[in-house]
Amino acid sequence: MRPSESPSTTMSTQLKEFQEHLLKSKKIVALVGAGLSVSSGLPTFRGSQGLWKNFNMIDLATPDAFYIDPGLVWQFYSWRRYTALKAKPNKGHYALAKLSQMGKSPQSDLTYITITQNVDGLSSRSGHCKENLYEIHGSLFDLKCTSFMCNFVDHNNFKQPLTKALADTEEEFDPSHNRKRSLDEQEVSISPQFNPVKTLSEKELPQCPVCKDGSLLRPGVVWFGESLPLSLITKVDNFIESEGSPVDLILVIGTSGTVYPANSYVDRVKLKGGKVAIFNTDIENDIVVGKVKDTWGFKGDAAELLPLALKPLIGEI
Ligand code: BJW
Repeated sequence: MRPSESPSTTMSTQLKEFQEHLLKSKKIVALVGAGLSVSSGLPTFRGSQGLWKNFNMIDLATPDAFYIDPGLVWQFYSWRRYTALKAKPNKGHYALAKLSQMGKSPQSDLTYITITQNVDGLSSRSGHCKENLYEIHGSLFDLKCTSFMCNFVDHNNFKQPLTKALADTEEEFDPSHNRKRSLDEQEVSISPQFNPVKTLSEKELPQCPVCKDGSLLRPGVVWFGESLPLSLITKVDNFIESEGSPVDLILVIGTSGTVYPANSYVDRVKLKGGKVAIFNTDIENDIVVGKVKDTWGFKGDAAELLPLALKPLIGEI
């Protein structure tokens, strides 16, 4: 920030510069993380929000956790499916959906992709074009067989609950099931964090309908140490590295940038001369005040900031 500038002047100077570059850009990428869905009511992974029943969400998103206690991990994902289905896309999702439609339109010379690390399905439900939406960490609504011998995958399974035993986990989080009467007949809300995790046997969990031995199904998401879907990663690589001209702009939205390979895309775009715009509630001050070359930082809720920043290109949301 220049000595005479107030924070709001800095924001409007940054916004003006960003929007000039946005309107000139022919090739844009958005890299999305959990922060985009916060104003839809979904928690992030890291920091104080990233707890489920006193478990660290990151610890549950591993093949080891599933191997040790599939019942625990299924209860966690059952809750995630339930809360994602109840949530609605926000204005940030709609802004990117509009950008995706422009990126597909024959009248526009813009090419565009969204790379989302989110598995909540909210981008897809906001009307985002399927062709330029890459869900690199999978989807809560895909189920796949755990057997090496079986390649059964069930896409877009929205059944709730998936099994009878998983029903209680969902109901705990539904306020209408989550109330009891106190002595003076006033309703008191009980925090679901106090309800213990149940011990579930494998028979009570989703089973593969194809395998004769009834192998377990697992959520169709990418856990730590697992490979990302190669076909998607190749498409992203091609878009960034080869198809025509280099990327002009990467929008980095609501992600801590701690997870590979998603976090590598920002540097790859920068190395080829592209500029970066960050939308996050937590950004280094040097970036916010414009001291970092070719990088803009817009600090606050992405659901509010994205429609504002993209307005000259996409119009009103
Ligand atoms: C807001 C906001 C608001 C809040 N508005 N903003 C050493 C040992 C072992 C492994 C590795 C290692 N070093 C590197 C690795 C690789 C590993 C990795 O990166 N580990 C690091 C943690 C060190 N990566 C992998 O294992 C990946 N696989 C892999 O690399 O295979 C090799 C391969 C690569 C390429 C091709 C083929 C093969 C797999 C990673 C899978 C990550 N999976 C998860 C779970 C998915 C399923 C599920 O959802 O349950 O993905 S972990 C979790 O982190 C989830 C997220 O998508 C991901 C990123 O988190 P995100 O979205 O950034 O959320 P947060 O919470 O971190 O940040 C939220 C942000 O929002 C914050 O900045 C807030 O400030 C902000 N915010 N409110 C705007 N209103």
